[in-house]
Amino acid sequence: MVDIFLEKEKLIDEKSHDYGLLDEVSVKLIKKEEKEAHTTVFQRLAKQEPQCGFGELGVCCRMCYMGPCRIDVFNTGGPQTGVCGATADTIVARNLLRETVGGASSHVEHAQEIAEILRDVAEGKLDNYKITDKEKLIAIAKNLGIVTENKDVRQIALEVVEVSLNDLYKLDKTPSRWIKGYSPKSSYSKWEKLGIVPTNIWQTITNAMHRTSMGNDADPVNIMLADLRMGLVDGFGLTMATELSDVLFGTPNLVHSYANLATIKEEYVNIAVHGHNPALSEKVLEWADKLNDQAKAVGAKGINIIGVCCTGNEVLMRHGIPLAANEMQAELALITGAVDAMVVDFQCIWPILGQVASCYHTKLITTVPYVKIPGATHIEFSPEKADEVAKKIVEMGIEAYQNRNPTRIFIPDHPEEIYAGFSVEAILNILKKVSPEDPLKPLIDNIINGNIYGIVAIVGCPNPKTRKILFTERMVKELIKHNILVVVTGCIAHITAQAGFMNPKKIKEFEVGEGLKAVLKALGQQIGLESLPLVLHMGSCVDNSRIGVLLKAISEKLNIDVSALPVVGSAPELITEKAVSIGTWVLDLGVPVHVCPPLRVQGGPQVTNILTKDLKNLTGGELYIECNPEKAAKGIVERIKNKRVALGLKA
Ligand code: NFS
Ligand code: SF4
Repeated sequence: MVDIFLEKEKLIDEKSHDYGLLDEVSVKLIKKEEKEAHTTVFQRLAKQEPQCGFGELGVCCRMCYMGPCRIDVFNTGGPQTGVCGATADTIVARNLLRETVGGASSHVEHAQEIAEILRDVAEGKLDNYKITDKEKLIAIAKNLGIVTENKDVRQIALEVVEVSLNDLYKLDKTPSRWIKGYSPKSSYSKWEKLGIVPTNIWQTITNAMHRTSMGNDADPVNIMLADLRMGLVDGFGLTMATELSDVLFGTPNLVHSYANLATIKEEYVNIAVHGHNPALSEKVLEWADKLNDQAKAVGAKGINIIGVCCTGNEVLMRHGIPLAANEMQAELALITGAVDAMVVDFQCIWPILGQVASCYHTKLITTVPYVKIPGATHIEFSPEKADEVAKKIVEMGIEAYQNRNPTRIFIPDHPEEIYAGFSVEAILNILKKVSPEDPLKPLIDNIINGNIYGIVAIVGCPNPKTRKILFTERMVKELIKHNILVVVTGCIAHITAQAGFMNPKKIKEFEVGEGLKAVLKALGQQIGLESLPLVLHMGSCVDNSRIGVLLKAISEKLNIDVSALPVVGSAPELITEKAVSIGTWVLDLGVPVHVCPPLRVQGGPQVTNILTKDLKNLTGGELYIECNPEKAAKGIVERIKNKRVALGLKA
């Protein structure tokens, strides 16, 4: 067992003062929050410390009322089983599967809501949304095995929706068509052998909850197979959400924009969009445009929409809306005193926002019937009422603007310039300029010759535990020295954007491997930039599916296993169950996954072994826990090196 307490010590070791290595502006805002709202994330975290060791190791169980039970994993004479006889490994495996369910159901429900909008549009019941990207729709249909010839767009959309909703509820026991259509062939055949391909998605989720309740599955290996299956359910949700959103709202292409809290503008009505579902934020954008004059009439220069967390990524990728704040910075956005309304949908919205907003003039607006927050105004969103709701929200922002307290305003200077929008389609369009017939060739050639040593996808959240030591920034700095091409999504995209990694003009400020530098420069110049950014922003967390699509394309073109590719995934600052389920899907694909904080499995030696060792022979994946950024980068590079050596490439 990796000593978790040692890992934790490392995190604490490295904080140079209370706010660790955080930049001056963030610290200034945090102090302002402490003074004006009497709370900060770091205070709240400190009050929780020391956090429960049983919880961190995954060995507490509260699945029934004979418990809660916990296991003494250090053998100091404490219990070795729960009241029912469940062992540490059983408890750890059950807890992990339930975490994965939490993440997967978030993504699946997100996907379902988008699919239902597409259905209503195609059926002609909804006229306030439209099919924006027909080409993408046809590509999806083909991936799902739907014949598109001689069919009109509406018909194709209806058939795509039918397959999508049928995957969710299907009564026959055939495998999910989305999973089959979007997965690399070599990975898929491994899943078939393991018997983990889901059929009915919702039933797979129900079964996971059932089997982990008291007195059911006690076999850690069997539960871990269910966990791997749940990873595929997550991949299904991610892929369907991204692909159908592209159909409705457009597939992202290169955009120029700005990042950090300096994108809030004092003279404008500032409306923050926060959450995950573009169905709402797209409409808010539309109405901000329509009501701009109304804002001017009350003395503002106009309306400024800013993006928070993954909604921020969605509207940046498709419209170039500034990327103001990651999940952890959402409350700091309110502390500027200049956010007039913050509208949220679902996921990653901290309850503290209600309390903090109440200290200012800011209107916090919840919109989803199953996501309400004390202190917020609730305006229920539904696709049919989308225009009415978005209009009302923007009007509330304009009204609140007039109630600002000028003495409370502090907006940082210097927004960071960024380039983003790197969907797979956008990447291929750039590569096509070099190699029109075979766009993947330049990418693959440069991986083979070592200019690109490997690809690392860094995904997930901003955890206050790891923010203090700037985990992501430090790890990225190491990776780019080694010619690693870094792609990002989610809140890690916010972090890397704010750190200057998405600004081509700043490349000279970093130590970058010569090969990588040359490739980025050559490709950037194809699209009129001095270089591509050091880190490619591929979208929100559901857009991790874009990385999956790219891996499928590369592995099938080369006819080699995904697990053989010099590719690693990392969630260096994970917070949510969604990050756990995404990681599980990446392990399914056969890619090593680095995480910090440690996944809560280390109290179960058998489960830990499965994830860190046995999995290599099953899917090719491998869990890698490391909580020192430089060491993590080293471990990642080592794994890539091993893959290169195995492929006979220059190491
Ligand atoms: Ni992903 Fe995106 Fe951010 Fe983490 Fe939350 S917003 S869905 S879970 S915190 S990256
Ligand atoms: Fe304890 Fe077993 Fe109940 Fe869990 S299911 S709380 S281990 S008795």
